[in-house]
Amino acid sequence: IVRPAPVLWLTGLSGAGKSTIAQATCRALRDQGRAAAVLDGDELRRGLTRDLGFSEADRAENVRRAAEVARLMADAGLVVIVALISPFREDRARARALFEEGRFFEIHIDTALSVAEARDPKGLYRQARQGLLPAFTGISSPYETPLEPALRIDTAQVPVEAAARRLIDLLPPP
Ligand code: GGZ
Repeated sequence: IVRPAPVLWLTGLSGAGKSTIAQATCRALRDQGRAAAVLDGDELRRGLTRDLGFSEADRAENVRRAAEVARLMADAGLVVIVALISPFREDRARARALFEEGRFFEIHIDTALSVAEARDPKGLYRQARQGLLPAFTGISSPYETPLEPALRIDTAQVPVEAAARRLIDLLPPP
């Protein structure tokens, strides 16, 4: 029998650590024998959402598609871990609205901009500061902090494996 599974929705700045925590959480769930999958914004943008840019309208559409796919996958029984900047409250609320109460967990990967910018793994912040990347989240496009996330994790304080455990502790028993 297939039981609808929950969704862990990770929101936060570029470089905050969303993808790393998503992957660690997915691995830890699989180690427990649970079916899980990651939907990562950066990867989705190479396929499903390759037609979208970073305007507010395109980000809204990006979040909408990811949420719809997450629902299909979660309904098929996979715990879905979404890693998307998803900077706007309204878009995140629409994603949440696709799920029943208690099946959607918003997690703020709450790493300071200064920390994310210092990491700058892809050099995007540097380009954004030079004005080469328009509408870059945290620099020239807003990030709206979640008001009531299920969990807030600052990756400058919490190691990845501990963060993954905290996420898994949110989930109802399988
Ligand atoms: C934010 C951008 C931008 C702009 C390119 N603003 O950290 P990354 O590099 O590897 O992942 C980020 C990714 C953001 O895609 P999302 O789908 O998560 O964004 S959203 O939810 O807002 O739609 C970043 C890179 O794309 N990137 N340009 N202008 N991030």
